[in-house]
Amino acid sequence: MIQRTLLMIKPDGVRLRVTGDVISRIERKGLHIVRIKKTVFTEDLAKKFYQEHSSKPFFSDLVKFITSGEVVAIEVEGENSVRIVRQLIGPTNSAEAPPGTIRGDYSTSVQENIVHASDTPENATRELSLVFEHQ
Ligand code: 3AN
Repeated sequence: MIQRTLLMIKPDGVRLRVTGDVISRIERKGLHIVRIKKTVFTEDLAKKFYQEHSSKPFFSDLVKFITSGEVVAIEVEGENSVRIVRQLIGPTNSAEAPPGTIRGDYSTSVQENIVHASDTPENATRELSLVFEHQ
């Protein structure tokens, strides 16, 4: 099934200048880039974006981190793109992410893990509209 998903380079990834490499990996995999937006998350957007984590102990650090600099949001389209993009980024904890995945290649951290990708088609729809509809 053709799906659309959000792959977003977080502030640590932008500071590390991984944007070009992430775009290359999407293209090398044969996925289609629909649109790209560079923006800064407001606190309000961050809280909506991460609402499922609002009761977690790391929530306030997460909001502080995601609002700490520019992000690059990429809308990606392709067959089973939600699952395929999750495979490209690797597991949440970068220390456990295999080499060859984005997190495995660039980070050892669980919080500062370079990129975000939607984990279900429903979350992809919600996250794409949140990120691309905010100014
Ligand atoms: P993923 O980004 O792989 O979908 P989620 O949705 O479980 O992972 O977590 C969202 C974000 O919250 C992560 N990318 C990471 O920045 C942060 N996070 C998740 N688990 C932890 C944790 N145990 N400690 C600190 N930050 C965390």
